[in-house]
Amino acid sequence: MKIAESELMLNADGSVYHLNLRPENIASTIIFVGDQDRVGKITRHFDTVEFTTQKREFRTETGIYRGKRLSVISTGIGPDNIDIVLNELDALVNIDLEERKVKKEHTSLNIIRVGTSGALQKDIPVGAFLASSFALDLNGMLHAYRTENITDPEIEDAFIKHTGWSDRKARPLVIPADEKLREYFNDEEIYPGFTATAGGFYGPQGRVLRLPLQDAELNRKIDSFIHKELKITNLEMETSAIYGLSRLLGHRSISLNAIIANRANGTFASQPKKIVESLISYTLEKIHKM
Ligand code: R1P
Repeated sequence: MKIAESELMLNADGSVYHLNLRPENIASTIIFVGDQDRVGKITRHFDTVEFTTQKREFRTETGIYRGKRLSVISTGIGPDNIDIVLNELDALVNIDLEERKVKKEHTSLNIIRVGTSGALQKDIPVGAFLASSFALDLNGMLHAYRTENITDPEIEDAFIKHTGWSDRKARPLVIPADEKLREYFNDEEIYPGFTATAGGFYGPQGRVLRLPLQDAELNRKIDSFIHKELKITNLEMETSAIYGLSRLLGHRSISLNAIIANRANGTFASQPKKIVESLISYTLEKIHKM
């Protein structure tokens, strides 16, 4: 079936609408970052950069890092942007853009997020690296899709009960990381994590400036949730959307987090950029050996 122009929007040069990319512009291993200025901080370690483009917050650079072709893409902030980035990247590899038809052969991408995040548990210090073994979706974007085969209702029900989750909000979903990538990033330098993904920065992460919260106790209840020794470790804004859409579309993904704040003891890194720099070096070294 042909996909209509209104559903898969392309630019005049045939590139996908928001990312400004054509199929030949991306590698099969892609690093996601939130901040567009972080893209260059990664590609400055590359031997060569063959391609650069940017539209809005979506900056892409593709090049060679120690003999391996990689792309780095900034997703901006939040799960709504992840919906755009994952669908358009998937279209680049799994849809024939001229014919506007799904290809018979499926191509799988490796996606590695290098993000920043706040820890929720006192024992995960500022400066730590954390790989999300599981994601807890608190934002609801994924409910637009058929998620019943990729989630974990047992943990979700326990979380809903523990927090008294309002039924006026989207049902929280639990989605695991890709098993192979999770295993690969399982080493002593990195904390295993259960990452909650909020749909906003202030109220949705329990921050109060002028507006009262729907549930002022929610962060405390998130912190104290334990299910079969699984605790929620950190809070950010992209991981569950990446895990959910990667699973649904047949891509592999892992989210690596530089812990720049600790919400449990109220601390913030004095040099957050340095922590991100070292996570970048760690990640590139691991990808090189993959
Ligand atoms: C909020 O300041 C942003 O920082 C975190 C959050 O997930 C959100 O995107 O990640 P990045 O530094 O990767 O953007």
